Amino acid sequence: RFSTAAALEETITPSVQISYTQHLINGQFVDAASGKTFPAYDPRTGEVIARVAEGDAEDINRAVAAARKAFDEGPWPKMSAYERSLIMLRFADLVDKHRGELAALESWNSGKPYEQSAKSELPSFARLFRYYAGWADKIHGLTVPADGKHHVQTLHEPIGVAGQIIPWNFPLIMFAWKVGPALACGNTIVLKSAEQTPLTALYAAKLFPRGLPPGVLNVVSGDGPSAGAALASHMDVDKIAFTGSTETGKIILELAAKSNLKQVTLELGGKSPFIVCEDAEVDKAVELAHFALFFNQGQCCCAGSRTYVHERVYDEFVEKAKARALTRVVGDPFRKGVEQGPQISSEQFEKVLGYIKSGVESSATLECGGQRFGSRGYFIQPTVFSNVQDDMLIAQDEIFGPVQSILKFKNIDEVIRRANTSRYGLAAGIFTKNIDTANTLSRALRVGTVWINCFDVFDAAIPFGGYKMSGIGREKGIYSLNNYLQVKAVVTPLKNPAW
Ligand code: TXE
Repeated sequence: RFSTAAALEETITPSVQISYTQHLINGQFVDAASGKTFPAYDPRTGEVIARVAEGDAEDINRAVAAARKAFDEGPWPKMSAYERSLIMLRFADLVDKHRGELAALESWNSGKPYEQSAKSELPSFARLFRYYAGWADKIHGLTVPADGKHHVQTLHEPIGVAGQIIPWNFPLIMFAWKVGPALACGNTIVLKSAEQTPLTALYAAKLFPRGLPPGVLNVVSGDGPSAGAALASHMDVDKIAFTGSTETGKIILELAAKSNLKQVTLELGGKSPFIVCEDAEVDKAVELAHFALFFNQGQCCCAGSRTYVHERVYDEFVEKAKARALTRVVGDPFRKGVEQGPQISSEQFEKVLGYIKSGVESSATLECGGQRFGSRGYFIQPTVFSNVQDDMLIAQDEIFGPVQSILKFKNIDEVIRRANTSRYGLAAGIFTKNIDTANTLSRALRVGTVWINCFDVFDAAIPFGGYKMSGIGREKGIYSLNNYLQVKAVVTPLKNPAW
């Protein structure tokens, strides 16, 4: 049914060395202040592939001091914007040059298919930096026609030191969403990578060309409650950007409020509906719904994890969704043609299996999957549940794994109401040929992104973010710049207002 589990016994060795495992602070690789290290794993086997400097509050203090100095003393924020943009463009060229190593490291440490890393994520990573490089010299204020005898202008200035905390599901893409706009606007950065995936952030940061002054981009590895919390509560950090779980997002907001009221943007969890309407071509709908959920081992904040299917096409859809899941190729992410690698960690593996158990216990129909795949590492069989009801845990919580939940609906008003009952509001997919249905749904759904007859289209220019408990603010596109800018109003009396 699945590709053979036996193939997992012989892991393919990635063609990359792990060269950088220390923190990058003030342009230098340094050990943790405590001297401690923590393990980075290969999720195919659960084996340790490197030991990485384990940051805590002291490392964050050192990194923030470096970023503060680089901001306050310059030249980065005062440098010509064109020069900043050239440095970012040169970085993107170097990323292209090192695409193979970066992709191999990304897949090795996260378990995502190498082809996905090399052919999709690395090109997007470089593209995102080129996109933001393009913005660097196009950021400017306004001349404001205020009442009275005054000349009024606004200056758009960088905020200062940006703290950035990223997750493990897209380590490099998240790095680009955060670092790209912050650099373009002239900020300095302390980035804390996820403890599960510390390797590519260090490699990427090291690739920056010499023109990037020391201290502008600092990378600290370590745990959330120690290093992450120290960053979110630091008095010298002016802004914090976070992607991760809703629970941790709340902690970040609280830490920011209790320390210096630093500005906060949050990109959090989701439970996105994927709505298959009655006019859908079922084969195409099945394929897109499958992609919407299973992409990246189901570890996407916007995963189409509530597949609502109109009753007229429901039975055919369920049968074909099951057939598609059974042909999904699970295996070593370095093997050609593999669609699904392991989950990121033993914690996530257990969490996903726990939700599968809850689905079975709540009497949803397990169509296929439901077990681990192979005997080692964190692989899970592509799993499909039908007969899922809105009040089941698997229809409410973010599972973050290869588990599709199919729900039946009768009419558009009903599906709007049900889709909107979620506490999340990140994204939605709509599958229909009817323009009126598409328009009605896209306006009625309380979500930050609506994909009509497509899913996971992540162009650098398209804003992304959540309604409700899916977050605060937008990343990517022109909208992300506001996250890294202060607006200063400058008011000057006019001596001779007649002119
Ligand atoms: O997330 P955390 P976890 C969801 C997904 C997943 C669940 C738990 O449902 O199953 O979250 O994953 C840092 N102060 N998403 O535990 O804890 C942490 O070190 C400061 C959705 O991995 O949110 C890491 O860098 N920082 C998601 C980052 O937060 C803290 C992506 C994310 O970890 C911290 C990942 C603290 N107290 C998981 N605690 C998405 N939106 O894409 C942790 N961190």
